[in-house]
Amino acid sequence: MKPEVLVMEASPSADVMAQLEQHFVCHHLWRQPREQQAEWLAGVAPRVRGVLTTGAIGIQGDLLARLPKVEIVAVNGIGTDAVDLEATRARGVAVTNTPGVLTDDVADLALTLLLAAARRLPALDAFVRDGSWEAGKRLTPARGLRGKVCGIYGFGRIGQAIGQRALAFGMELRYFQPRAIDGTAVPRAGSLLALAEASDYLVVAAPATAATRHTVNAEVLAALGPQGTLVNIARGALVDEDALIAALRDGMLGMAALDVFADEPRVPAALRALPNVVLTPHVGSLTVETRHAMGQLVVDNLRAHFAGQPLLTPVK
Ligand code: 8YV
Repeated sequence: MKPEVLVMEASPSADVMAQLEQHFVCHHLWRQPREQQAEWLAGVAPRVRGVLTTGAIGIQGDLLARLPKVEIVAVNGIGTDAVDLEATRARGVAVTNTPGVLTDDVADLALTLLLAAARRLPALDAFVRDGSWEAGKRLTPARGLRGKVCGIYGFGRIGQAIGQRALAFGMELRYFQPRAIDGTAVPRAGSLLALAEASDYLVVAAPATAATRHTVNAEVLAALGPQGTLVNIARGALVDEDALIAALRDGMLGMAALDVFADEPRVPAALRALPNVVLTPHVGSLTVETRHAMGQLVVDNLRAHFAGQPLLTPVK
């Protein structure tokens, strides 16, 4: 008998979806119309032994409590902040994620956002489309990147990959995270505030935890300053979004380029209305190659678990 798995969201990789069907009896929540999901779930929940979820969806304690036979939660993403880890630990439910395979694409998106903000890409695109160029309107020059300081908040795998890319653009690097990284030539700031003070661009690449929640606050944003830019590819929870909107509106902060938000997919109208923001819908890992590699790791973890073998990428 194949193990029964609750699939919260589809992978864009047809190959991954085929492997899931091959090895498991899949119950696809994402195929159910939203208003019918609760009733549908009640029917399958007693048999579910594995859950496949995403970094953004995770799994909360109330759903876990409705799955009496669940043994493993496989997250198709690196962030586990949306998983109720206390509940999984208490019940001895294994959790896996997908570190490593998404590093490059997420770092690429961070630089895409940084460059788009630096060169004001959305405004330039609009300038061509709306006929301003043809009408002879004038543009003010942007500021170049060379010699500017890129401060990286969270200097793990993704943060370091962002640093490599920023170096290639001639930027200077600094980082902050509580634990110093051994063997790096990049200077560590004494605090997040000190990092913001020293930075022209502050890139958020730290995990969302109780300790990092809203650490990018009004004071940090003011320290980044009117010429400064905030880039966030990590989680919206790290930033005080109300303070960010106020700082951008009042000119205390120059720009923000954001892939993640406090309450996705809802983005406050006040943020969407600002001219000095670049916004993308949480797509750091959304490439054909990376989503396939992430999905493959999910399948491999689920198969290892049900075969009684060690997990490839367990979350401790
Ligand atoms: C996606 C992510 O949200 O890896 C993460 O933590 O946030 C992203 O890759 C998602 O998990 C894709 O399924």
